[in-house]
Amino acid sequence: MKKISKKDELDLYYSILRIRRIEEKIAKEYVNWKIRCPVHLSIGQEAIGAPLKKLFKSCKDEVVSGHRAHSHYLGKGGDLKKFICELYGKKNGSSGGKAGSMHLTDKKSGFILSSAIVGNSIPIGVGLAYSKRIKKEKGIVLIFFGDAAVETGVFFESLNFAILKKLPVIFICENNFYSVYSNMKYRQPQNRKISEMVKGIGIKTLKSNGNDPIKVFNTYCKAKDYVEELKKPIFLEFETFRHYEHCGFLKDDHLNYRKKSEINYWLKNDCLKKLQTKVNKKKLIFFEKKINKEIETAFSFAKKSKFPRNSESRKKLYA
Ligand SMILES: Cc1ncc(C[n+]2csc(CCOP(=O)(O)OP(=O)(O)O)c2C)c(N)n1
Ligand SMILES: [Mg+2]
Repeated sequence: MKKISKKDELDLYYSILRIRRIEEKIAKEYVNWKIRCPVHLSIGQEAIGAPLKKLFKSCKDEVVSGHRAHSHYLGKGGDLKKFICELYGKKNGSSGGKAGSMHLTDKKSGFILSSAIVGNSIPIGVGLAYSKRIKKEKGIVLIFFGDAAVETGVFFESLNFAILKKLPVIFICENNFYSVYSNMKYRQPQNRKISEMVKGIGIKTLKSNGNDPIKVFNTYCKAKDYVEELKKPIFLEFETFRHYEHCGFLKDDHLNYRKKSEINYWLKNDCLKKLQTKVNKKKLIFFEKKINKEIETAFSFAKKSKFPRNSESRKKLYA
């Protein structure tokens, strides 16, 4: 199994910081109402998307995700300018400016798609893996979804199929304990543990603290080895927490649907803070400057870019 090196730790920190700063900039710019698509920020949950490019380098390792997809897209190496253009609805966007934050794609990097319908991208990811198996192609498919997707019927059908056909899939549940304002306790039986329940249907599961970047990194390494060696799918559950409202650029802690103690616990155990001690001050300043420059370039490119023509509006639409 790959062991995390000093260089990996720095790269991981850089990747988390980059995703965080990009999303903070999105939140900051949103108030100008030029970005008109809904945004589901992954701030707080970045440790789960951040190592993707490092550990699943090949574009043959493919990612699909749901509505909260920014950190997976960026972590897998999705193009930043195309991403920001997509948010602004510009023609240089990853989906020509017609899809927005919840429907991202960048095949070159291996980020295949994200979808707004909860649970909906799970069977698509399984289909991609099935196609790999039939065509004898290399690569693993990583399927990201939230804790509420585990409540959909298609989740069980997809897992069943992947287990039965021994498909090269890593299922990744980002358990942030909430579906919009609803805590798990209002949605799933008391005392149910997602990974325990999923294990019961016949798949190996690993559970880890999604806010601990090194634990997340090591869990992915174990999962990759497992899928490659045993030619079987695996299910990962990462516990984590979002800092912002479910959808949008604001914080909504005043609504009190999450306990203060809970919020404070997760803020104290933030993924960026966890790794900060491993990076010296000089490096930190260098990273911040480099990231800031990249972000400013991408945003000014997007703002200057053109909207798609009206004649394009009905092309390349799928329903
Ligand atoms: C099939 C379906 N039902 C409901 C919705 C509305 N909806 C959008 S996001 C969301 C919450 C999803 O929660 P979770 O899967 O835990 O992801 P999180 O937002 O916490 O990252 C809901 C209910 C939807 N998009 N699709
Ligand atoms: Mg959730």
